[in-house]
Amino acid sequence: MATVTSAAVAIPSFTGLKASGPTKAIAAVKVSVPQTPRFSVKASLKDLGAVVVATAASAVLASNAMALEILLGGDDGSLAFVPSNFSVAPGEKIVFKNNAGFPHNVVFDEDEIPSGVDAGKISMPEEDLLNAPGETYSVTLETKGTYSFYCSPHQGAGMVGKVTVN
Ligand SMILES: [Cu+2]
Repeated sequence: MATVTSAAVAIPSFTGLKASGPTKAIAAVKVSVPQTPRFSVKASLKDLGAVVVATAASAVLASNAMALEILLGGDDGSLAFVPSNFSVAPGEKIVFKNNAGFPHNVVFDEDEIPSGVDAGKISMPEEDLLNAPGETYSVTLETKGTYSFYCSPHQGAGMVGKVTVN
């Protein structure tokens, strides 16, 4: 009788596992351990939990490896992109993040980008501004070459940058 009850508890937990993610997976393992209805069920729960956690971890690593964060405004209050001169691989995501001294924006100079690239498609509209702390603008550049960009409110104060796609 006890065995049947435990199995009935373990199996629904197992079925719900894929949809509910790593946290639930750990909870499901904990529930089945004291009762130990069948070793095979317990083992497969653990294995599956490990796979789910491993997958989530590698996804995080992959997205970090393919994204470069540029701060808008220095910690010292300077009106600058930090760093202001950097390189990325084609297709690598560039995330501009509001840090200090905002509002800022990111506008590519149509005269200083590789030919054939549309500045309008990679820029924020000049009148659009990032106003809130931590707000981001992301762009992905596919064409190799050098691109100059600026923050339209602070271009006169020297808030300009350059990215090389290579
Ligand atoms: Cu700015």
